[in-house]
This record gives sequence, structure tokens and C-alpha cells, in this order.
Amino acid sequence: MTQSAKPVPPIWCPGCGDFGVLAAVKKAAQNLKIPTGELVLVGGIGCSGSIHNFLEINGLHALHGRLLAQAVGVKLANPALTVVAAGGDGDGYAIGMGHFMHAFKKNASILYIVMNNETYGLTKGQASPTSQIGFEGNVEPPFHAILTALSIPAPNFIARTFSGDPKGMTAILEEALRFNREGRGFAFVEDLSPCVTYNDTYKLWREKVLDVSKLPGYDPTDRKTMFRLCLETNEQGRIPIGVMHRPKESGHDGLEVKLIGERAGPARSDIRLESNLASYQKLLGSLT
Ligand SMILES: Cc1ncc(C[n+]2csc(CCOP(=O)(O)OP(=O)(O)O)c2C)c(N)n1
Ligand code: SF4
Ligand SMILES: [Mg+2]
Repeated sequence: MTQSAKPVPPIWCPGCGDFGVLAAVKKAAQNLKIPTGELVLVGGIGCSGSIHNFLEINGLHALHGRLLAQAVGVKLANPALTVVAAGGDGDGYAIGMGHFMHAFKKNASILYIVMNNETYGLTKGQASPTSQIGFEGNVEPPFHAILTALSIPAPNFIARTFSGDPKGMTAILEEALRFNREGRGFAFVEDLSPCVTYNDTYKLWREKVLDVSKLPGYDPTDRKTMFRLCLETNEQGRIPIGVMHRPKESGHDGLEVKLIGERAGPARSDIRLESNLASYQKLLGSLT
């Protein structure tokens, strides 16, 4: 695949945190010299999920909460592609929660970016699974994606970024994409991406974010330590950002490596009748 789609201008509200993600994805892909025709972005449903329309890449708009299933499918069809899934907190942590949990365990080498604005932006600001108590009548404590991710013992790359720190976000996305391109597995990056129209948290988050790499004992290869650091930071009313898990081993644990290895994926296989006649006849013979 060499061609990519032509982008259109973003339709987001001026100042939306998703602009930071768009810029960081672009910069990270450019820094890694990923050809635009080899980058596929699968968007979720929500303001955030339209991101692929604004980049010169190949993209598809998934069903609500199903972007991970589709992104894993793209990767298994053609492991040579660099695959990014990107959507919102509603898409990923509500309707998409089943897929979210399994993605860590499946460990396909794709990057999943969740633009968390603690609300359903597209449908005009209802409470989402990450909303604070009191927001739009919400009485439930917010879901913590990083602690959940750290609790799943799989060799994933896990990080959190903030749209108010585009440089830090670019560096983390670059590391995540490199991790994927080495066939090491699933990379999850939650970006704190304020919705300036329905839940403008820029000022609050700027005061609250805390770079975990500055904390004593920081060791992203040690899951237990990082779980404790994130939990304690959270209990202190701060929001941990940075790399939370970086597997020690440099193994090629990606699902596509295990299932397909060095072979071309199904999308690039030669399925012409003339080159496969004997195999097709054998298959037909086995059915009689
Ligand atoms: C199956 C289905 N259910 C509900 C909706 C309505 N809907 C559209 S976007 C959305 C939530 C978007 O919130 P989020 O994923 O956080 O994205 P944001 O707009 O905040 O970026 C919902 C519930 C839908 N499109 N499809
Ligand atoms: S409604 Fe919120 S999330 Fe959607 S584009 Fe506007 S600022 Fe961004
Ligand atoms: Mg949202």
C-alpha cells in the first residue's frame, strides 16, 4: 500500500485538546519516517475519533467502541502496516470496555490513544466513565485506565500524556510507535485532552499533573512499584503522567509475530487460483 487519503481541515472547536494529539501523532510519525501510505488510523466514534480525517494517511471510522477489534484485524491482515487506534473515553471505557481489557492480553503491536476529556464531547457533554463526581449529576467515582492497565500482567507499553505538554506527548508517542514497529506488542497511551466547550479542565489539569519520572523510586519496568506510585499520586489529588510501564525484555511478543511471524499477512498473500490449485484441490478433497 503506497497511497494515502487527502486530509481535510479539523472540525474541532478552537482550543480542543485533540489538536495536541493530532500534532503529536503527525510529528512522531514524521520523526520515525513512517511512509504515510503505511500508516493506518482507526478512529472511534466521538469528536476525537474523527482524527484520521485530518491526516494524510489511511483511515477508517470504526463502529462505536469497536475500534480495537478493527485495528487488530488490520494489523493481522497486514503486519507490515503501522496501526493506530484513536478514540475517546466514552468510546473506549464505556461501550468499548470489553475490547479494552482484552487488547492488553491479546498484545497485537498497535498503538491505542484514548483522548480522555472526562465527557461525551460529541453528544454535548454528558458524564462518561472518567467523569468526576458531581459533573452533570454523576455520582460514581471515575474509572482509572492507567491503574487498570497496570493490573493486567502482559508485556505492554503503558503511558499517559497531557495535551498541554505537546513535546512530552510527541516523545511518548514516538517511543510507543517504535515499540509497535519492533513487534513488541500493544501500546496504550491515555492523553488528557480537555474539551474546552463542555468540560474545560486545562487550568485544573495544568496544576494537577505530575511527571512520575520525577518521583523517588520511579522504575517503569517494575509493575508493582508503578502501580503503587500511580495509586499514591492519585490519592494525593494529583494526576500522574509519563511512561508507566516499559517491559524489561526486548522480546517480540506481538500477537501478529506469534500468529504470522515472517510470512506476509493474508492481505498480501497470493490467493490466485493458478498458484494455489493444488492446495485448493487438497482442501476440497478433505471436505468430501
Ligand atoms: C452504538 C452507538 N451508541 C451511541 C452513540 C452516540 N454517541 C456518539 S459519540 C458518543 C460518545 C462520545 O464520547 P467519547 O468517546 O468520550 O468521545 P469525545 O466526543 O468526547 O471525543 C456517543 C455515546 C453512537 N454513535 N453509537
Ligand atoms: S465538543 Fe469538546 S471534544 Fe468536541 S471538538 Fe469541541 S472541545 Fe473538542
Ligand atoms: Mg470524551
